[in-house]
Amino acid sequence: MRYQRSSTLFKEAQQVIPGGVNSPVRAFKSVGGTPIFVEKAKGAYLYDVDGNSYLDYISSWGPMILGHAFAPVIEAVKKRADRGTSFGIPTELETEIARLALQMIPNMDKIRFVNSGTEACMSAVRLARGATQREKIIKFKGCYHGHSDAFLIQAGSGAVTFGSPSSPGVTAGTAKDTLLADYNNLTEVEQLFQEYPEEIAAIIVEPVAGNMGCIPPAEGFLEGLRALCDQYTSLLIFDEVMTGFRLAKGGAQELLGVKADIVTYGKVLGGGLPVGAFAAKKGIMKYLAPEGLVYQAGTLSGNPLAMAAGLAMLQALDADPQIYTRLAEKTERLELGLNTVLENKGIPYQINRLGSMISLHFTEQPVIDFETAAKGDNERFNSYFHGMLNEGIYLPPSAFESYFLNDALSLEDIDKTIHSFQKVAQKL
Ligand code: KE4
Repeated sequence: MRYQRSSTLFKEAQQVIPGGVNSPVRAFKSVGGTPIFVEKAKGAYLYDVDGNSYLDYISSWGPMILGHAFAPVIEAVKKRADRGTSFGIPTELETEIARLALQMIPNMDKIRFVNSGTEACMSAVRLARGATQREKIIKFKGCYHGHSDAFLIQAGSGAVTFGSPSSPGVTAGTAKDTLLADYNNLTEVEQLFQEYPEEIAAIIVEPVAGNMGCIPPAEGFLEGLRALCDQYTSLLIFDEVMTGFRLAKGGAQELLGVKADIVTYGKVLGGGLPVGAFAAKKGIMKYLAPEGLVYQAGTLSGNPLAMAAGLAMLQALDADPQIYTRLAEKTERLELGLNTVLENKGIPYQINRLGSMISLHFTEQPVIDFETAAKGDNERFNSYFHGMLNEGIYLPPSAFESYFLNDALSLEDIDKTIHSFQKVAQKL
């Protein structure tokens, strides 16, 4: 693989954009080396500016579930663009996609569109606080809900149950209202409720964690969170920015059979254009402006181009529910192949998978939370990442990310990936 043009472009980008990227994970900081710059993408393939091609296993971090440049989405955007790109005035299109989304996801009455997953999660927490008149939230170490201050909180010192800022610029005042627990640890959540029985507005959780690698919920974990929220009249927020419309038509709520009070969406919902959303029952949404007093707004919320892309994406998924079976089968084939290569290599590893979310961890222990995910051998992961990149396989440039398969990947593509991995694994 040649990367000359990409490295030139990266140098130029760094002159005018912080770190040369518009989102940190793209800069390859944790895996080393310089990022590729994409020229174009089609189906399962990315093409970089040096003429290299790659099988894509991040699918733009989730949105491209049907593959890149999916024709119905492209057509819908092209057609809509001629009618104007933004009005700041309602369009029928917004009602159309809202109706379809609410048909596909269970248990929700209304949905508000925003422009990113961060905005969706930030707004969901404000809505929960407004609806319950409570201030604290519980989140889980290693779960990511976007870069809103309330979420950039790391575990405080052992004794302290609330967190401390994990980023400069986040205030101690903000941090005191975010309580932390370990993912899959119901006991810690129960202790937090016992400590703050009437102060917790909501729990926000990734029903399948995708920001520590992929970590499925332990048996009874989500059901336990549901029960605790009912017991203490707090709200359960499922952050389905990754899992929504990916794990099933109805996302994790459908697949795992646990009902949340507020659910956030992003990624797939926008078909690759900037869309986030949050949904809830009428009894909660009535608190949201302009009906209620909880303020939330956005110039480009419900943007016609983004809505056109999202509607075309949802229509395709709604018309072909077999996609979820196909995606799960392809991901299982990948899992089996990775296992076959590694099982006799004497290299400690774990593979976590649920549906079309999967991750490979070079560690002895099962990866069930942030602490066990952090024990992975990063050196080994980095040579795995770069080895596969050189083979034309684009994986997430961090051990703390889930892979996102797309339906454009063929069984031959999966087998080609395993064949490449056989070569790379010789040098791990
Ligand atoms: P955005 O603001 O990036 O659209 O969504 C934030 C978000 C919220 N909730 C979950 C569960 C998420 O995974 C994300 C964003 N995911 C990352 C990938 N780990 C986006 C990639 C990036 O930050 O560039």
